[in-house]
Amino acid sequence: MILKDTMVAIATPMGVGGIGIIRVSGPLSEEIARLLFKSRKQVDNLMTHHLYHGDIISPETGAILDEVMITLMRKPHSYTGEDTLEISCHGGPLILQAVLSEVIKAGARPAEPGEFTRRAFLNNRLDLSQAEAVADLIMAKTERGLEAAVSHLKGELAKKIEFLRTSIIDVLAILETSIDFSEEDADIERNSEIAGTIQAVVDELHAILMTYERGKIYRHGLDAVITGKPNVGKSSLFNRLLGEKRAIVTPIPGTTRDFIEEFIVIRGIPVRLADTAGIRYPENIIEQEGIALVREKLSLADVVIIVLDGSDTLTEEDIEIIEKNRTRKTALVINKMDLPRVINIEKVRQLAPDLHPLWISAKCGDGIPALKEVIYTLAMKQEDNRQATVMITNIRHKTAIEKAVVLLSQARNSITGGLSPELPALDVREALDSLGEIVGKTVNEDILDRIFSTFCIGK
Ligand SMILES: Nc1nc2c(ncn2[C@@H]2O[C@H](COP(=O)(O)OP(=O)(O)OP(=O)(O)O)[C@@H](O)[C@H]2O)c(=O)[nH]1
Ligand SMILES: [Mg+2]
Repeated sequence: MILKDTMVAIATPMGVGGIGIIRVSGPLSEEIARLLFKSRKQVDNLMTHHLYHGDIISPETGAILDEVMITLMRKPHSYTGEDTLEISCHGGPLILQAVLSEVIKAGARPAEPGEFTRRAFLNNRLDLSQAEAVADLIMAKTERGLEAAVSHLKGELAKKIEFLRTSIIDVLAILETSIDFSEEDADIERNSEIAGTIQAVVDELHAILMTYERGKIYRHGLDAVITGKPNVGKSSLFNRLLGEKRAIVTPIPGTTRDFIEEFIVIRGIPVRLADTAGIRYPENIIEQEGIALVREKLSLADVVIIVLDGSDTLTEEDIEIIEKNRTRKTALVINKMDLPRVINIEKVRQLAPDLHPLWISAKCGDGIPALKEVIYTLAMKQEDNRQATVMITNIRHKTAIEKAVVLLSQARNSITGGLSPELPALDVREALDSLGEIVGKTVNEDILDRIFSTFCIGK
């Protein structure tokens, strides 16, 4: 499918840079190059995938707008699969705007966000999971996030999904041919064989789903919230983990009024760490508001770090904080280990038998590396031992796989329950479509709009 019009965009970020690139795609690409580009040497025919040095000229005035390098890439060997022109200008916003408007005057229209990649998809240069990987690649914040995106871009997710779809298509073929036969012909052995095939696909899909949590963490990072009653050393711990004095620390309980957030990286995972107001019965409206904010932060946290003061007695406030977070992924920290021990550690153990309290000193730095390890382990918990070959990080992929798992499980139950093949055939067909959405085999315009609108212009 070759789309008719020609589009253009500035493909490099706005602002001043060494070079700035203007990207043109569509049937007018070559004509635009002929009209605006003047080489120093005589060039009769622009060769594809060759770099030419020259000037961009305004055809009306003959004025030189910039000295540039251009490359023409003839279809289908270009990113979009269409004729494409790239103009490398000097990277100043005014220069780029001037060249851009000449290209528009010459017949191109401004591209929408992600439109180059959208055309690459429509022209079968990329499947949808690869197109999405392009956006992920650009946005990746960690090395592991980048690795996952590169693997998708190389088509590994698509390959895996296609492989599973082929198994399902085989099942569907058997089911559909058996619809034509009467009940008596139902073959028990054949039924258990296709139920087995479906189960194997469901297992693989499950394993891929399990990678989502981990994938999400690599892509978006995780939220960790430090909580505890006032004065236990939450802000001191926050500063310690951050490696700088970011939060105010004083001996006065109630120093932190709302919350402060900063990013830290633990073993390649971006962690959004929040220091919060100490939780106690609020003394005034400011504190009341602060504590309400803490509760909200806590409800959204992936990991909760509860801080107790080892140099003080355990209080009702400590007990309540531990109990309220019983179901969460929690790191229990006992601070101020440099001071004489007062806390009743037995009582702490009784309260939280499944948490191993970690002794630290925010003041001196003891126990901080161990705490980072605990945060990492908590983040990675809940993982399954089953190994998946690809990792998913995208909610759209997750939803499509989940839907397929439900439908396939339903189909398997119908088959083993001896129901007539029409029913499971319908479910299997729908599951096939759902998986097809991942690679873009069965996808509607709305989904495409949603995906590509998150791209930047020029990509
Ligand atoms: N000796 C010792 N003192 C500490 C340690 N950590 C914090 N402190 C002291 O405890 C006091 C309170 O520390 P903060 O970090 O402000 O405590 P907080 O939990 O943020 O307090 P609020 O913001 O009021 O809830 C300060 O005087 C710190 O210097 C520690 O490991 N050892
Ligand atoms: Mg504080």
